[in-house]
Amino acid sequence: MKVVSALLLCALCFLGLDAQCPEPNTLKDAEGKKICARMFEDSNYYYEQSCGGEYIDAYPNDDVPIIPWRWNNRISSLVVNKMCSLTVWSRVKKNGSKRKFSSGIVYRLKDVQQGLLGSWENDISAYYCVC
Ligand SMILES: [Ca+2]
Repeated sequence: MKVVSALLLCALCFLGLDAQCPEPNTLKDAEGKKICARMFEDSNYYYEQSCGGEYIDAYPNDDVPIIPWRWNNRISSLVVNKMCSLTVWSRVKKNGSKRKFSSGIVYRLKDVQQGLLGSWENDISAYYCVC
């Protein structure tokens, strides 16, 4: 019985353990084309397990005032390529709060303050990426 529980626990503990944020200067799509920023569905309080789940790529000069609906208010972590910057808005059509991220890894948008009490967790609705 102990073995079974241990196995079950392990099965659970390995879920989502494979995620790891890519280094900013390695951001490329499957064809080797440069990506401006990669935005992920999940984050984790263990930084090495952040950048999990599905992701959406922004290419250089992508101007997206209305994010695809299935990505609206869903992004929880992101990586911005070297020499690039990603500007995001909390409401579609570039309304609401605005924030600019320069090159680097944002492990948890939950830790990025928005306004007095809020955060950017699951709150991106528009973006503009430039390199
Ligand atoms: Ca999310």
